[in-house]
Amino acid sequence: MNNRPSVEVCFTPNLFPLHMDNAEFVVVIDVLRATSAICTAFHNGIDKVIPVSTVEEALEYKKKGYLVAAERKGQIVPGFEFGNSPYSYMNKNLKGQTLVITTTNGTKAFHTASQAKEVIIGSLLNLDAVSSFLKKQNKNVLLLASGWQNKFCLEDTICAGAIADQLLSSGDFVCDQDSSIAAKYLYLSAKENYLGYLKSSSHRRRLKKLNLNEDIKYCLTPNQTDVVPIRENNYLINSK
Ligand code: 3SL
Repeated sequence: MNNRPSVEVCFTPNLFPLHMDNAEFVVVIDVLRATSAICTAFHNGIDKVIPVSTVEEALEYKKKGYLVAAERKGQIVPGFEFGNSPYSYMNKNLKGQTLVITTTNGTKAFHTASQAKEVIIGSLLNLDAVSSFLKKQNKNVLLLASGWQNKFCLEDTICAGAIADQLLSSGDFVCDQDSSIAAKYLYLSAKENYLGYLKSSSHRRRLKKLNLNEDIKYCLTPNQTDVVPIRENNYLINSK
């Protein structure tokens, strides 16, 4: 049983080079709110998502007529129609469209993982779907928490811990790193009440000040969708 694949957790994007060696599947996680918004967009019929790192790149796409979302510090960047509130994507008129998106941390984390063999998008919204998908692959997994400007964030780590817990409980995966053990313990402490547990977390406070409480509640509600966005070239599609 020594050749079971591993599941490990990377707390912040700047630690990625230290963890990436064995990783075959990287799961990018930004619970508040980028990866939750991306999952919601696919769930509502968006066909393709192109994550870009900078507002300048997003502007170039906008000039070409793409549907473009840009968020910085929790707010829609002036000049853009969309930011990363999942509620903006609960709109059936977006069906079949391509969405270009840039966010403060989530889309940067996606690009941090650009060297990885395979990249998928995780959030609490698609928790069980991501875990089942990974169980079928039987490959080494690295759960990459987007954090906030390279600082540790509780909500991303808890989501990583939830995925790690599901894979480890299957008995088909092993973990070796203390970051993975810590993420799993944080998840186990938080799982009965994510909202309460994260009450004083920095990102929840940041979004609450912007009156984004409904977004927070939604993003912390597990299993709203079974989409599993997966990277293909420089964009994401739903793996199903
Ligand atoms: O950092 C990100 O990518 C965001 O999702 C930040 S926020 O939720 O819009 O504040």
